Amino acid sequence: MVYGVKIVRKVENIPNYYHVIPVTEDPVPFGEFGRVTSGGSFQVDSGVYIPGDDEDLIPPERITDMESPVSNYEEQTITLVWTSVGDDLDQGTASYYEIRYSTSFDEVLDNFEEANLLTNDDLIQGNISSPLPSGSTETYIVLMPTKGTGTTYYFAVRAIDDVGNQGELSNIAQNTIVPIPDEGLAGWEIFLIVIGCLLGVAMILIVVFLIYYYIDKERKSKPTSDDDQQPEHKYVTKASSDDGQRLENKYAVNPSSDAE
Ligand SMILES: [Ca+2]
Ligand SMILES: [Ca+2]
Repeated sequence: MVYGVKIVRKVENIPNYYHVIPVTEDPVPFGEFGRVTSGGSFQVDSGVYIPGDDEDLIPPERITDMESPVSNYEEQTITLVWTSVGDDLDQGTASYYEIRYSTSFDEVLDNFEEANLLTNDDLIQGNISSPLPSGSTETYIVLMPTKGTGTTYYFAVRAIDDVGNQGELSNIAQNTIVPIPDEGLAGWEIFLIVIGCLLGVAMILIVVFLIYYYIDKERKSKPTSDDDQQPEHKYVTKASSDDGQRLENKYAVNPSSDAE
């Protein structure tokens, strides 16, 4: 006879895999009814346990849009972009990411745990311990160990919540670090250079004009050499102290003959 069901999950290999199994005896006798206790979780046996009501059983959602839009040969980096998921599917904020890569597509797909694990030390940008709230755009820049010679790298990620529930493995993104062929200057680059040159010439012209303007202004405000010779005569005062008395005598003199 079946009395009810209980929810259990295996805790060994597949932590997020739940069973609802029929039971033939009352799990926890409670009055006249069979009730499953809600006072927390406890171990039923070595492999299964009944989760409590407030236990977080929901893993982050699977990331499905991981891409690698760009790589940089000079800086030896590959950029990864994806939309963040939550603590519970697409709700909240996950706790951290597990990102791994390999030069083998199959290794990432079939043997993810064996692929190279990224740590924050490998990241120019991004923090695997601090995912953004669900729905945000994550942009990670990964410093690769080698530029390779046209080596293709494959990446996958999964989000993990605060109690260790793991989201499913994402799609696989790939990129190759290859030297960028020198294609000369693009049209917009030439345009910017021309604009820059024109601005430079304009600045020089403005500076030259201002210098000329102030020199001209200065010149006009000064008396000319002709002006110096205009006063044919000027009065100067000479003081003499003959006989201990100060005498002031005014002479009309020609300044040209007044050099002392
Ligand atoms: Ca969760
Ligand atoms: Ca949680």
